[in-house]
Amino acid sequence: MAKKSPASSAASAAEIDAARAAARNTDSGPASPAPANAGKGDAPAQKAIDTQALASGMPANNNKPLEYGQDNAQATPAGVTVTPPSRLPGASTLSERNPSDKTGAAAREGLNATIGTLDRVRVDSSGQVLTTNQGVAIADNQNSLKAGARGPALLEDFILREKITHFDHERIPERIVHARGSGAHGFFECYEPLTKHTKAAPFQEAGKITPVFVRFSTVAGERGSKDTARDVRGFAVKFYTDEGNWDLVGNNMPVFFIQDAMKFPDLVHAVKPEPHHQMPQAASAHDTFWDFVSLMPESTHMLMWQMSDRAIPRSYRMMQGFGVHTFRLVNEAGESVLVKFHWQPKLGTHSLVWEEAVKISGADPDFHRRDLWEAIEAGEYPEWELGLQIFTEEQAEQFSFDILDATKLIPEELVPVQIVGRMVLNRNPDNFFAETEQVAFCTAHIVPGLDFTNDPLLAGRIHSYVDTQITRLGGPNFHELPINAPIAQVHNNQRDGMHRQAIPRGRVAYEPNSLAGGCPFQAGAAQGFTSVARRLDAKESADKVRVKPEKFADHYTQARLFFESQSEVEKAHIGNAFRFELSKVTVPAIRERVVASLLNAAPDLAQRLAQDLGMELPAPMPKALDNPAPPEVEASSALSLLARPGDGGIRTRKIAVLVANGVEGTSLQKLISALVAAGAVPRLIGARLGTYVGAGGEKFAADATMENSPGFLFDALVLPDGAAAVEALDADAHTLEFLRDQYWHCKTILALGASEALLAEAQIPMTLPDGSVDPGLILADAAGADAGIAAFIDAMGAHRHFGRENDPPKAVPPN
Ligand code: HDE
Repeated sequence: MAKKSPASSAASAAEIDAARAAARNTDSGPASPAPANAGKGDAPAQKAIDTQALASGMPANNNKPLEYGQDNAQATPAGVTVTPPSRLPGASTLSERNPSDKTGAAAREGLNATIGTLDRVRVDSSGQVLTTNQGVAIADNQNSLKAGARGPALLEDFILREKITHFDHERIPERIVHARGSGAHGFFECYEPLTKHTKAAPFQEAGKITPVFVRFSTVAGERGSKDTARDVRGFAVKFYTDEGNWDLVGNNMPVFFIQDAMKFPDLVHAVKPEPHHQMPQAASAHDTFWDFVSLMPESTHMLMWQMSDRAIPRSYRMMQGFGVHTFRLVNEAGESVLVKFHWQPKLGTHSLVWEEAVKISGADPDFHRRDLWEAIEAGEYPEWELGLQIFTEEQAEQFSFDILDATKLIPEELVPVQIVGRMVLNRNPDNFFAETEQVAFCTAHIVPGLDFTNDPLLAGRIHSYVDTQITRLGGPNFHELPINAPIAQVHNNQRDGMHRQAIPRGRVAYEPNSLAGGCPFQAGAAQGFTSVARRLDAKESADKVRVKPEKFADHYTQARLFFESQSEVEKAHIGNAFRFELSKVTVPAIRERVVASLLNAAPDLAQRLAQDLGMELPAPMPKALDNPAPPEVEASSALSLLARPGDGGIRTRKIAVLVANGVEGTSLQKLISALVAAGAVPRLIGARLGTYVGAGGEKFAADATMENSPGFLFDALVLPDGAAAVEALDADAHTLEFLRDQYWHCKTILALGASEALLAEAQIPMTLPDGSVDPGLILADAAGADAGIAAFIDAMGAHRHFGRENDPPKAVPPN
């Protein structure tokens, strides 16, 4: 239904009389009598006349018949609206024409002024005096008001009470999961129009920029917990599109532990610190977690991911992100395809090793937060490409697994990942609480051009996220918090609730209406969000049931697929992680169940674990499905962390360069310049802070100390040349600790000139366990310094030198 033309304001004498009477016959009309010359200057009567004209412009709700019947389901019309003859009928009050410094003028036509950039809420106090929250200047911020210098503090002290009361309420409930996180602003840029598949705003034009806010998180730990826990990482992206907010609330792993939202509270209760003593913090290595998952064989695939090095990323900037569920893309014609979302880091995927992660959690619990913050402050903006796996329902029906099952991924061999844009994070928040803490991601936030599927896990999430914000952010108006407000205009009839900020003009808060000319009116199918009518389960029975589809019962094929797709090093690490976690489990029956379950997925792994845990190999766990459909692929190289090494560069990598008095300055200066030129971050580390003097009188100021920045916080290590410096370093046990950690964590080490002696002192093996050359251990004498530095930078590009690993590490390394 098209919009109606403007209502006529030409009124007859009789209509004017009626309007004058109406204007004074209301519960909120003016107290003044009508002026003698009716109409002219009689604003209440003019409002009544124009209101009558507006309301009569809509003699009926003509859209009503179109609300019924299957045929109308996909053709929702736009709402009927009538343009008022003046702005009077829409006003809440005639007195809106009296502006003041506080009220400003009347609301601007069609505008929600609470929407806009964050500039409208930024605060800068430079040059300003301290005030109360009421704007009253505070004369004394040092003393409470007392009856005499030694007398009692007075209740009258509203300044003290306001300050303390606000402080008392500074904390809000933390997120029940993903409490620990870090965020940043940035943008998404579309590479090519994706209009063939979707009308979603961010994908309409090449070069289109959509602002985003991203929050990375761990899942199990509390808000102040360590960053480097073994855990899944949240990867939540809020797109502020010009058609409303779209939140892609994903993880750094493409699958999940459970298949149905019904089990989520159980999973979370199992993994969180045990309720009787609140231990352990931010760790899955405890009885209740493994008790639960060992009785939930559908979690086997996710356990493989969680026990892999993906669960201890080197940096948020170096991990993938996944939407996990299958979603839909919908184009202008209403046709839809299925889609999985992938974020691929430009820096490649890199992880820590376990012992390093444990040590980092003590020395720098903010390791990932700091890394993200520092990279953005340094202008090294992290970047990911967005990849889509697009496929049809017909294709999906042929797959050996069910695409509604969040414990399954789609191997890239079946559906390749198509890159459609990039995301760059280029601005740190100004205020952690206002932005990162108050940001509210909701899977229910989607925009036209996207839709859900019937994944039963997703269905629960669509409810849960909105619901949780109501408690966490104190009411239903969390969408008005500046970080959550969209950049698209917001106009609806929702009203009131705690902390409401918008001040809607007018008396109409319902639809249909004629008194506001029908506004705000429904957008209709052409512009508004519509759900795709055809569902994957259309062919299934529509009975109300509590059951899962049959293919969901295959719990092991993809767990095997993941394991078999790993390199030998990654397989070994997965085994070590299972061993560590299960060794923390105190109930042998639980360990046995895990190993029995793994026997169905990866018998080698199960056998190794039984041996490592000193237990008999149990019988395989009975399967829910004996003969699952054969998988399309037995291994998929894209599932290995090593599949995305990045470009081999060392940008933003942190390198510890040890210094002491007497260092050989020329090679050190060359090294620092070369590292900086390669985009790396060299840090001079001494036994103390302050300046060190090189053998040639050069001055080197230490950035940090071996005590406050231990070796495992760095990606690589340089030992300097210079006999006196080497002697001084050798006398400090921190040096050997530094060196050993770097070595055992498989990082690149450059020993310049005389510092080779330190390697021997720390008992660093000069060759790999198999006798071959260690590519990560570079020795360079004075003459070979240039070549040594170049080789060092090159070797660092490999990230780690896993050839060094022994399990367990050798007490006295072979030499
Ligand atoms: Fe979440 N999840 N989740 N989740 N989730 C929350 O929402 C929930 C799931 C994810 O940085 C909560 O605002 C249910 C899968 C991320 O603020 C809560 C189910 C995936 C974040 C919630 C799941 C995620 C959350 C807690 C199963 C990967 C952090 C606070 C049905 C695709 C977002 C909050 C941020 C946060 C519920 C499963 C990712 C309670 C019910 C699968 C990245 O609403």
